[in-house]
Order: sequence, then C-alpha cells, then structure tokens
Amino acid sequence: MSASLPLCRPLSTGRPLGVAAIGYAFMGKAHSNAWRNVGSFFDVPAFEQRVLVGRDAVAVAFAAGKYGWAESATDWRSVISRDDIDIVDICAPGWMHADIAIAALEAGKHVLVEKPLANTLGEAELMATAAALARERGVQSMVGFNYRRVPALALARELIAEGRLGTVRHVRAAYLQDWLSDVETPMSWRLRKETAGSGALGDIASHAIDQIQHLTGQTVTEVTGTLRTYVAERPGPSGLENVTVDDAAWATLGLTGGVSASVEASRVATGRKNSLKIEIYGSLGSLTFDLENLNELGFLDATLPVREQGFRRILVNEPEHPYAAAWWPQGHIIGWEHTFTHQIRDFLCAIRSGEAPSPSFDDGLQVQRVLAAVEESARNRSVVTGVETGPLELIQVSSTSGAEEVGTRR
Ligand code: SOE
Repeated sequence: MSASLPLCRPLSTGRPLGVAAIGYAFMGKAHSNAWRNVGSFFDVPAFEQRVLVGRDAVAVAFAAGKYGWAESATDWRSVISRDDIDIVDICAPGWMHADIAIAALEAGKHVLVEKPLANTLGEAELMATAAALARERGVQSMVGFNYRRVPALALARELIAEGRLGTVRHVRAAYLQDWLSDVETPMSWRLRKETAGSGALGDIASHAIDQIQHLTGQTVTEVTGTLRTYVAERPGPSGLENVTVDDAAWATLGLTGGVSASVEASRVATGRKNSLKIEIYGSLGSLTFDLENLNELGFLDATLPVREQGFRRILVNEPEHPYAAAWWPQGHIIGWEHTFTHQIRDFLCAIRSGEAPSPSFDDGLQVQRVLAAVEESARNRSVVTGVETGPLELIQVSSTSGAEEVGTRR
C-alpha cells in the first residue's frame, strides 16, 4: 500500500455494514461499480450492498440486479429508517441532497453525497450543521469530490505540501465538456435551476474549485465571476423549454495564503469531452494535469540547472504512488471509475477508524460559498470578498465601476 495511505484493516467486530444507495443513473452506476469492486482491491471493513433506491420500481429493480444490490426500493425515507442500513450513499440529483442527507444523518447513518454538496448555500449550511451534530455521535459524512482520489492529483498535493514547488503563486483550472453543444440535446434535470442549482458552475467548476483549495491548502476569499447561457431553449417533454442555468462559467479567485487562481468551466466547449486541465505555478517548480490523461502528472523542477529544465511526465502507477499499489503492476494504467473506488475505500476506512473523512461537509460548504459568490459577482458585476467567512456576513461588494456598497449575502 502506498506510504501516503493509512492502513485500513478489515475489523471483524460486529455485522457487515449495510449500504443503501439512492439513485441508479450515471452516478448511481459509478458508485455501484465502486462498491462492487472495492473489496477485491483494498482491505476494507466488511459491508453488504443491501438496497438500491429509485423512483421507478421496475427500472431500479433491474439496475439493482445488474449492479449487485440485494434488493431495490422506491421510498428512500423507509430505507434510511431500517436498522440494517448503516451507510447511505446519495447519488441522486442535487435538489434531493439536502433532504436525504439531513434525514439520514439524523437517523444515525453515515452519509456519502455526490458533489456539489447542495443546490444552494442555504441548503449547504443546514447540511454542514447536521453533519457536525451527527459527528458528535460518531456518524461520518463525506462529499464526493472524487478527483481528490486521482493518484496523479494526490501526488501533486504531496509534492506541493513537501515544498517542491516553493511558494505557489497561481493556478489555472479549466474543465471543458461538449455534451450540451448540440442545440437539439434535450432538457434534463441538469438544465433547470430548481433541480440542479446551477449549470457548468456547480456541476464541473465545483470540481476545479475544490481542487484549487485542496491542492494549495488555501481557502478562497475573493471572487469575480461571469456566467453565460448560449442555448436558451431546449426540447422538453412538451415543446421548447427555457434553460435556467449557465452553459459556461468563469471565475478569478483570491485565496487566503496569497494564491491567485482562474477557473473556466463549459459544457458547450465543442470537441472537449471531459477535459479538466490544472496548472500550478510556484517559485521552485510547476505541475500540470489533464483528466483525459489522468495517469500522468507533468512536473517542472526549477531547482535544476536551467539547461536541464523541462516538464517531465511522471506516470503515476508506481507502488509508491497513492492508491497505485492496490491495482496492477507499473504502467498498467487505471481510469476515471477507479477514483470512485478510492473514494469508497477512504470512506469505509474513516467509518472504521473514526477519523473525519475528507472532503467533509464543511469542505463542501466552502465550495458552495464560492459558487454562490460567483453567481453574486456575475449578477452584480462585482468583486465579492469575505467568501470564506460564513452565511450571513456583511461582505464588501465593490462593483466594477469601483462604487463601494456593503450587502448581506443569504
Ligand atoms: C457531468 O458534467 C459530469 O458527470 C459531472 O457531473 C461529474 O461530476 C464529472 O465527474 C463528469 O461530468
């Protein structure tokens, strides 16, 4: 096992942990695959895939059989009240996160919820409070920013923490997809504010924002943002329907330790499929990462003689690299889906050890603050500061015209 991963012994105390997953679409499938495989590659506490929950009884029963769940159900409230359920894995759309997570935590269940934490800052605050109260009773919670578990990004964080980049000055992150480029692509829950909260901003810029804070160890405090919707109407069940979220988002971020960052996210970047590119520039070196080549990390060591400097490609598949020892021999690369297995391995180990899982709901709340600040900045054409302070703080909102006004953010 990699030196950077604490051992997680499969303790034999008590019965296996009972797991329920809520949602069986894209994320439900990715999480089910991870639950099914984690025990084959990692030493984890015993668990059982008990129930898969979905609203369509026939469809969720079919999915449960296919994805290895013992049974299926259509009522999440009855499932989370069961004594044989210890873990609730929320893979449902964002508008359901708060209700399910808070109820599950109050019922004493450990909760893993997909990113972003919530659809609104208000919901995220309630979830973080519920998680803090539950944690006092030994109930764990985690938000699924799974890219923290890409071995190359975990290695990047280790190198930064070791000082190999010196003082990190600025970070560039661009998460570009094109699955909405075609104007004929129909409406879905991801395109309605009431079900998704936001568009590219919450869906994919949230990953970039979490990475920027996680890699640097610093917190976003200042935000300037822009949002754009290019395709205003899409085919819905009863004709053309208004799209009420962004297609693309941009943000300039200032962080507490002096790092500056730029974030770009688009789901209409024609030709880009799932391209999260991150570049980190420091006084002694730089790092580059591309999710479409997720086994590789580019590293420039500026302490070398200039004649020898250049970005070298680290193939992050050595046993010494995070998570890599659990899989295959050197060079047998892994994929996007393995990050979910790593995520569930870490969640199970945190449940058994009692250590707080990361990212926590507080981490998820901080990302939500940044998302809300981007929306506010885009709405008011303003610079939003004091982002990390909290829900109802008086914040400085200086419009781009320079006029100072103080507002209260909800
Ligand atoms: C869609 O844009 C999406 O599925 C995101 O919701 C996921 O978080 C990301 O991992 C892949 O793209």
